[in-house]
Amino acid sequence: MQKKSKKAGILVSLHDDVNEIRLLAESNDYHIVNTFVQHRDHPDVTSYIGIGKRDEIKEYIATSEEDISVVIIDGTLKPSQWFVLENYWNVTVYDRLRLILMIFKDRADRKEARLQVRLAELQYERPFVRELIHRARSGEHPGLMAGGEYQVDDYYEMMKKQMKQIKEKLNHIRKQRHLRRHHRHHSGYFLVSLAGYTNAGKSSLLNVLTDEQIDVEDRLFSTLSTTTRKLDQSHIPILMTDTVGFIQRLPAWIIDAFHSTLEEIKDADVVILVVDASDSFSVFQRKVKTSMDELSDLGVTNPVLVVLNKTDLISNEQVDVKEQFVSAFCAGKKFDMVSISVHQHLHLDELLKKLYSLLPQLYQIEIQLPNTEETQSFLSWVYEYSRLEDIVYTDKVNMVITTHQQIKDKIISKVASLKGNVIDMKQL
Ligand SMILES: Nc1nc2c(ncn2[C@@H]2O[C@H](COP(=O)(O)OP(=O)(O)OP(=O)(O)O)[C@@H](O)[C@H]2O)c(=O)[nH]1
Ligand SMILES: [Mg+2]
Repeated sequence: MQKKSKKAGILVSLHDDVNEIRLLAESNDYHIVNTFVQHRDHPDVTSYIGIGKRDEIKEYIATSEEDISVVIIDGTLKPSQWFVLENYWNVTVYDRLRLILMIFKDRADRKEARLQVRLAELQYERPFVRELIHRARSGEHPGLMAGGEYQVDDYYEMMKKQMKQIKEKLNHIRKQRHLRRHHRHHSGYFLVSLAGYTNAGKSSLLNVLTDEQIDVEDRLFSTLSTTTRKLDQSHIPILMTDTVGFIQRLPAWIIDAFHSTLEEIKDADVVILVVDASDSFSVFQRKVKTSMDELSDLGVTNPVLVVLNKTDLISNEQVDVKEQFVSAFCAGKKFDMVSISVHQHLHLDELLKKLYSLLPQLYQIEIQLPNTEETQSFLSWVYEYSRLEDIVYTDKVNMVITTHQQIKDKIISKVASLKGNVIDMKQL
């Protein structure tokens, strides 16, 4: 397949740390040819940056050898600022949110994700359309899509209707998702969700633990749709769900649009929070903080296993420093921590051990059953839903099983119906 040729763009920021906005631009296939930084605490009310910088950029666009097709602003533009800048430079202007939405749109592979993205997009566009209506009315602008003010008004009404319809559809999907989760939980599965900043390695981890083939890419927001898989390496019945990545400074309405997806995190028995340990210390700190804030905003109260991934890229000393930060930062919360490398399969066993120990109410139960055909079919059910620690055949069958509460209760009633005995039971 022929690779899309990259379009040239420039970045405009009010601070020096342009790493993330650059990644967002590159994830949209833009090639950044220059960056303009104007240090200021607050954006200019009229045009986000001051007049001097605005002129400097206009000059650059006019004289650059590259064909600049977009100017990317590392921040949120008010519609009036966007209007001023596009007209002044006569080139497409995107802000950070627009870039994020474009990536989302590109990656939305399933119906729910497509609806979620469309809702976020409409929400994003609404104030811009309102601005166009305002300008069209005051005779400043011919109107959206060269159609005049009536079309703009119609378009605005259409947006409102569409948003309402999408919300209804998403609500329906959300209910189904809730039911499915409920059902899974009640059939004895522990629910574990992978959460964390985009590009931390969540999908890579799910792939190694479950032999799955989810798309893994070195770009932001590779995953938009959730995927749930059974954890093969464990006889404890665990379903692990991959989720959309976090990024800081996302307005609440985007998070709302992805609400049903993120509910997988809130309802999990344990959340595995994956963080990229190879980031610089300050970026690492910022991402841990953003991610933990996100989890508490989502209402997570269950334990969190913080997984420092990509340790293959850093020294042991750096791992220590970052672990210390996490310990201090998460002090007082229900959490544990492990440092791993998915690429090198480092410490994955330790990760699983810690995960098991965070699962709620694990029981060990020893039972004795008559050696019959019914016991054999019971045994295959046990294999499916719990971990068989030990089995001894005599004229009877003795088993030691580790499992969680719901399955333990089912085992006890099955043992009674098979005319067996519960010999011992303890909470782990
Ligand atoms: N060096 C190194 N790279 C890793 C490791 N684990 C994952 N990666 C790389 O990190 C990048 C992101 O991995 P993903 O698994 O797509 O990350 P994600 O958290 O699912 O990202 P989103 O879906 O965008 O939220 C990919 O290029 C992976 O190959 C690791 O242990 N070491
Ligand atoms: Mg992913």
